[in-house]
Amino acid sequence: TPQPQLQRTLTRELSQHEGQTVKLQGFLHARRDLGGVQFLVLRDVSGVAQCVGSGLTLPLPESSVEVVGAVKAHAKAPGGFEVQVQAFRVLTAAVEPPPVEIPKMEWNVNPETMLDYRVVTVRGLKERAALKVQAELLAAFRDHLINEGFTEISTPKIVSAGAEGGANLFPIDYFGHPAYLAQSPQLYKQIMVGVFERVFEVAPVYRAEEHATSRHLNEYLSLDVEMGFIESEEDVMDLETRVLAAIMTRLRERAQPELALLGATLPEVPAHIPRITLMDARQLVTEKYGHAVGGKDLDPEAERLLSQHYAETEGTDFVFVTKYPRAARPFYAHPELNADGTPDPEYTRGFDLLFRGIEITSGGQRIHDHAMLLESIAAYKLNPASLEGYTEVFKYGMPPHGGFAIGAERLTAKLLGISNVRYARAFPRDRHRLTP
Ligand code: AMO
Repeated sequence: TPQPQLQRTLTRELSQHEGQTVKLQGFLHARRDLGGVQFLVLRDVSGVAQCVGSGLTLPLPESSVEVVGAVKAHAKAPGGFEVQVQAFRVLTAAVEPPPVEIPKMEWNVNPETMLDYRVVTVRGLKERAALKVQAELLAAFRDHLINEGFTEISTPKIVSAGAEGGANLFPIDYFGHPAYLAQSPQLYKQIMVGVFERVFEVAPVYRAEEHATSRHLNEYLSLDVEMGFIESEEDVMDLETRVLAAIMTRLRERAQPELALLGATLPEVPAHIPRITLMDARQLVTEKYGHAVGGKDLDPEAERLLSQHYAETEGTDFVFVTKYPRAARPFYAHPELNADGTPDPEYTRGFDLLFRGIEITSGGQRIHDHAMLLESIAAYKLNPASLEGYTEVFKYGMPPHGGFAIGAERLTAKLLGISNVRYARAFPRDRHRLTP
């Protein structure tokens, strides 16, 4: 019999209701029928509860159900309490058994299959815990920035030119005109510094990465920040340090059950994250670990080794790699300045942040001088006409500014010990996956 007068209790709250009759609503996570007695595990947004009844006809797993029953202490039940069912109601019966057994899938279902059936596998306790932690992380990011006077912005994801260099753009047909999916809100967030001085955006961006790796998605959530009236990129690195500390504080306060379920250990964010220049970093990795670094940046192995070095010598999971050469940075990166204030032709004020062996952020100071920007666009052999909508604003007093972007899935994955960024997104888009 339905009992509408009874307010819904969450499974997490059972301990406050010992001896009382409660109403639970959720999904039939697991069920066992021992003839006369039925055990069911009800999963709601807050966790799971074991319920026991008799004479019940249990529907298929994942049906949504309602249980009314008495709360009894029970040492072996999850959370230490069990509900003795007095009334059981199926709200929506599953019409088929789920393609995988949700409670058991982590240890017996192949990860690709789990992604194929993501619409239901994402209900799994660990899967949703990762997304819940990410949601708390986003809330902390927003809260902290708002407290520091930042304004949230929203910029176009359909754009006429790339911001980060040409190679990995997704072209689209915009009513017969060529257009692209935005690789980054970079150019727009800079323009908006002219409006609000301090801005941030939380939005997906698109990268036509050809290779399937554990750190690349074709659509990822970019946590973008841009701040005006700075002295140098040092101000930006300090800001990011405070943002990260605020994220860890909120996760400690609000995501304990999820962190425990995933066996995750949060890092300490030092008041001052160590810095090393890119050139020194390359040399260190070569001399200390015998790893010859290819390319102009750090390769993934060099990132891993550099993180290992800082973990061993300074006991920290974070390191800023600074003063990137121009050749490894986009046209908008501000050049390093010589002692006499003239621009250094070779190095920039761009940095990356490594966390537990992987780059989670790029950032830096940007060019704010109109003439310098036009020179840089020419030096990078870009078409100035395609960037006019951006360069125009630099005619009108853009202050010295800089910012950074955190890849939300990389940060989430590294915080939680998840091996592939795909599991830090509800519905990942990778080289071979457009559904679900
Ligand atoms: P960048 O291109 O380095 O910089 O990207 C910033 C951060 O985004 C994450 N990231 C990715 N995550 C998942 N899949 C991908 N394919 C992927 N590509 C990048 C990484 C990376 O550190 N406009 C600059 C930021 C700035 O200077 O403000 C930019 O987009 O964590």
